[in-house]
Amino acid sequence: MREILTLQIGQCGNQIGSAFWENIIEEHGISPEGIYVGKNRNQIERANVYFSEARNQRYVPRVVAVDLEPGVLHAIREGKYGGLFRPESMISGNNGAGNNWAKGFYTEGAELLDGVLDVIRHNVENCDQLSGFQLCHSIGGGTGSGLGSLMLQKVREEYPDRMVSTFTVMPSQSSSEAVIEPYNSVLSIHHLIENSDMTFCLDNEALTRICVESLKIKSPVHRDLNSLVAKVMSGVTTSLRFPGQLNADMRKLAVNMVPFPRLHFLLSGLAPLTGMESMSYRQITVPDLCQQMYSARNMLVASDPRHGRYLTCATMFRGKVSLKECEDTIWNYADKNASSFIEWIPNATQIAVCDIPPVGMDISATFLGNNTAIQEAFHRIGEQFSKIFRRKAFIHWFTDEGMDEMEFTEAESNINDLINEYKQYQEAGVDDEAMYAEEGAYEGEDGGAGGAYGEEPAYDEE
Ligand SMILES: Nc1nc2c(ncn2[C@@H]2O[C@H](COP(=O)(O)OP(=O)(O)OP(=O)(O)O)[C@@H](O)[C@H]2O)c(=O)[nH]1
Ligand SMILES: [Mg+2]
Repeated sequence: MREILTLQIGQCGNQIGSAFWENIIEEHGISPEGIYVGKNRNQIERANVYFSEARNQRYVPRVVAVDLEPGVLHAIREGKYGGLFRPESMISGNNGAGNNWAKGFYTEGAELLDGVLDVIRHNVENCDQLSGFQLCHSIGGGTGSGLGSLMLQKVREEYPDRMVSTFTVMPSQSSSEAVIEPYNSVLSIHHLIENSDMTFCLDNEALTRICVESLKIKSPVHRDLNSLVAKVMSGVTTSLRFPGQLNADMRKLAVNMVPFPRLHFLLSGLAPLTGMESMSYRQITVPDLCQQMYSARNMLVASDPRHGRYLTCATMFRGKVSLKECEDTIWNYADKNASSFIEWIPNATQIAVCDIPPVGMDISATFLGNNTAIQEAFHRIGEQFSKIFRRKAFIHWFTDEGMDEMEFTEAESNINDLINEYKQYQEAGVDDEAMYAEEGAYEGEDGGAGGAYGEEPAYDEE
C-alpha cells in the first residue's frame, strides 16, 4: 500500500486537518469509533493509504498533529471524532509562537522538534511503503508557518525520496489578522519553494467569498471555510484513496501537474457550489460541473486564472458519470479556450472518474490547475512584505529569536524570482528556443504529462 502520513501544524493546520478527517471517515464508511460500517468494498479497499489498522480492526488516521499551544488539539480530542486519534500522535507545547515565524522555526518550535520527529519516524516505520507526506498549515501565524517550514525541511532531509505536498492557507488580501503576516508568509513561501513537491494554495478571502456568494452563508466562520477546504482536500486525494488507474499515487499526480520543480503551486476549484436550497431544484450535469469548476469564482485562492495560462490541469469527477462524457466536455472546453492553455504542453489536462460520490451528493468535481496567474497571490504578499521591510519595521521580533536579517532578503528575492519564472513561461511560445535550452525540460513530455489520450492538442485556435 502506498501510505500517506498527514502532518497538521498550528491552529489552522489542525482545524482544516480535522475537517478533512471528518469528511473522509464518512466517505470510507468508518464510524466515529473507527470501525468499518460501509456497504461498498471500494470504500475501504484503499483506506490504508490514510488510515492504519489497529487491534480490533479499528481504523486510525495516520496523522501527526502538532501545535505550540494546547487549546486546539484539546478541542479536537474532546470532539466527536477525538477518540479516533492516537494520543501520542498529538503533540503540543505550552507557549505558542505568538504569530512569529522565528519562534516557530528557531526557538519554541525547534524545542519540540525532536519529539515530533520521533513520532513521525515511528509512523513511517509502521508503513509498508510510504508514498509521502501531506502537510496542513497556514502561513500567516507563527506555528504553522515557522514550525511548518522547519518540519518541511527536516522531513525533506530525512526522507529525500518521498513526496511532500502541502495544503497551505495563505493570508487574505483585505483582512489581515496580524501586522507581520507578510513576513511570516514570505519566509514560509521561501521554504515551500524549496521543500514542497506540490502545494495546494488556499486563501481565506476566496473561501469567504465562495461561502457568501455561492453558498449564501451570511457571515461565514472558520468552520464554514474549513468545510470547503475539506471538500477540496477530499477531492484532490480521491484518486489516492479509492481504486482507479489515473494519478493513483502522489508521485504520479505530481509528475502530471508539475512541469518545473519550483512551479508547483496549484489552484484548486470545486463544483457544484450552490446553496443547499437551490441544489434540490435542479439536476446538475457534467457540462455544469465543467463550466463551474473552470470559473474564476470557484477557485479557492484569490488569483484569477483568466489573467494567466494553464501549464497543466487535472479534473476529478465523482459519482455516476460517464468517463466519455467528462472527456468530451473537458476537451471541448480546452479547445474553445485554447489561448488559456500553454501551447507547448499538449494534452495537459488529466481526467479521472471515481464512482463513489462525496457524502450527500450525486455527482461532483474537483479541479486542479497549475496556472501562471498564481503569481498574483505571491505578488500581493511580496508587496506587503516589501512595504514594511523597507523600513525594517518589526524585524527585532525575529532577530531576537536568533534570526539573521539576511534571511529576509533571501526570501524576498526567491519570491521575486518565482514571480518572474511564472511570467517567463506565461509568455513563452512553442518556438522559443532559449526556454528549452535553459531548462532542458521539454523532452519526453508525451510520456509524462498524460499524453495517453491521443486527443488533438488544444492549441489549434492560436
Ligand atoms: N481557513 C482557516 N483559516 C484559519 C483557521 N484558523 C486560523 N486561520 C488563519 O490562519 C492564520 C493564522 O494562523 P494560525 O493557524 O491561527 O496560527 P498558528 O499556526 O497556530 O501560529 P501561532 O498561533 O501564531 O503560534 C490567519 O490568516 C487565520 O485567518 C481555520 O480554522 N481555518
Ligand atoms: Mg496558534
